[in-house]
Amino acid sequence: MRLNSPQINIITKACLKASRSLIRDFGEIENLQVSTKGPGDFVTSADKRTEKIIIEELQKAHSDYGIITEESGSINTANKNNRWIIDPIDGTTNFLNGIPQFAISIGYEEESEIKCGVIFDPIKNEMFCAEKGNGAYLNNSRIRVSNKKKLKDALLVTGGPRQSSKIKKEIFSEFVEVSNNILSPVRKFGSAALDLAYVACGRFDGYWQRELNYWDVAAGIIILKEAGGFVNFFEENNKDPLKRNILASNSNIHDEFSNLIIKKNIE
Ligand code: 2AM
Ligand code: CA
Repeated sequence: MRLNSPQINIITKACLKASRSLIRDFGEIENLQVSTKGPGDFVTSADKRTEKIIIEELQKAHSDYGIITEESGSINTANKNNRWIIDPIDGTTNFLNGIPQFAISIGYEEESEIKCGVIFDPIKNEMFCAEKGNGAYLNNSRIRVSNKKKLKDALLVTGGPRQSSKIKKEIFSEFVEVSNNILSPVRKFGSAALDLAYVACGRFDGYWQRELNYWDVAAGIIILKEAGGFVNFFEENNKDPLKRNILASNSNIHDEFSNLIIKKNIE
């Protein structure tokens, strides 16, 4: 790999260490699925266990950095200049059901800008990473977004809505509208981080989703951008520093895709 910032090395090491226990836990899920107790509580603890290992590793390197995580909230909130953004298991529902489509996602932010990020799928052994100005990689190979020219021909992926969403109906009708404008059915894979990574390496041509959390997409943003993709945080609420809505695609279809989604102000 030709990425060499100290932060990317720290993140990569933390991902590899945490993934060993995550793979073991994933193996346990199969046993738990057939037990009467079910895997519910176990998954919560797998999330926490993974996050603990990641935080320990990152703090070994920089105890003063801020941390935003899904499980533990915020750490060292005074440091807003250097922050790790962590999602220990993105695709929790897949994980819970023994479906091998989940990832560890860690981004590093400096002065409110994502500088580097890693999304690691431990089951497929795929590590997506990128560093500002130095490109994006899948394991040792440089990746680029697809070259698809027309939205109609694009393979798109989305996620949500969550059960508690107040705009569930609107999100479903948006899904119908997008589907009516493209030839291949829209995919739903259940991991926002991997959806973004897959756009970055050209497997998908575009991705959109509403009502996300920053840790779902922090690493994906830099990986996508460094792979030549475009990101749009549509209808971003400026008072909220955490990005909620995201649209990402190759550069060719970006305008057409943005026009289709953003013209619908559903919030
Ligand atoms: P998670 O697996 O870490 O919860 C599924 O559509 C994608 O959206 C996953 O990446 C999931 O992250 C993310 N997501 C974020 N908030 C969610 C929520 N409240 N309910 C379901 N998925 C959510
Ligand atoms: Ca997530």
